[in-house]
Amino acid sequence: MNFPEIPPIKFLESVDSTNSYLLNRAGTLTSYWAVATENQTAGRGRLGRSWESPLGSGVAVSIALPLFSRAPSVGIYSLLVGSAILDFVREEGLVNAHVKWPNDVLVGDRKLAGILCEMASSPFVIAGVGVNLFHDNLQLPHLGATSFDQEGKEVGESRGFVVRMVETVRDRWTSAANNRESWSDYLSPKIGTIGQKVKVVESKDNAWEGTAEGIDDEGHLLVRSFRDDVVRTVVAADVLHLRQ
Ligand code: BT5
Repeated sequence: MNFPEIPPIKFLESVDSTNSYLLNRAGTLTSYWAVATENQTAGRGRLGRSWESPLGSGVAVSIALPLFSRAPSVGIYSLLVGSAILDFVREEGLVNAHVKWPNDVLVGDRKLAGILCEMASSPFVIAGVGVNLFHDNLQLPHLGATSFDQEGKEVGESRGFVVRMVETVRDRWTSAANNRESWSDYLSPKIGTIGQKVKVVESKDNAWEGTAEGIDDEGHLLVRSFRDDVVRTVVAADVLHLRQ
């Protein structure tokens, strides 16, 4: 099938990681160049973790997004991609989806999509997005996973889904490039973690609880600790939403 999008989206039968594919071609990228597959064999998550998207379970997509002239931190870029994907999955019918800081799109407390933003050696952020479309326990052995199918939403054939997703990200990216508000004001309404009671897991031996009050202009999460009522800046940690 031929998609007249400019630039075209390259659909691969199979690839180790769509992010690696674009990072390895950093010198030849143009804005909004995108690559997608239904069969990613070595998908990467944050902090050396993996993202599983075997054939039949969903799509893996990476997009080369141009850096802004008023360049924010990679944390802000990552939240911008998360909020664009949130808009997209809501448009596709999952109106209850929300963003869990820093990079998950959840429905309830189950993960529908994961995002990994990496800086290329050329002036692009490589935005990698994995979205679960169909899912049974053999394909995605994660208790915490969900998919469009599991949430009762039809998305049609996956290439069309990818085209709509890339178009939404491109649209939101050009709007964000012209933002003159603080990044915190711009993004906070999109982040479901804000206002939640959370557990912050900094390491195996260091976890604490508090209320997420906002983000700063670097995209770090601001959490008021239950223990001493002090607001701490969370730079890199896993954050779990506690049941209210
Ligand atoms: C992420 O990392 O969620 C970022 C995932 C980014 C994947 C995309 S796919 C296209 C592009 N190419 C790549 O190579 N990567 C990007 P993190 O927050 O670290 O979460 C990883 C954790 O999510 C794993 O340790 C599992 O517990 C869980 N997980 C893995 N696969 C999952 C899936 N399909 N659905 C739900 N949870 C999953």
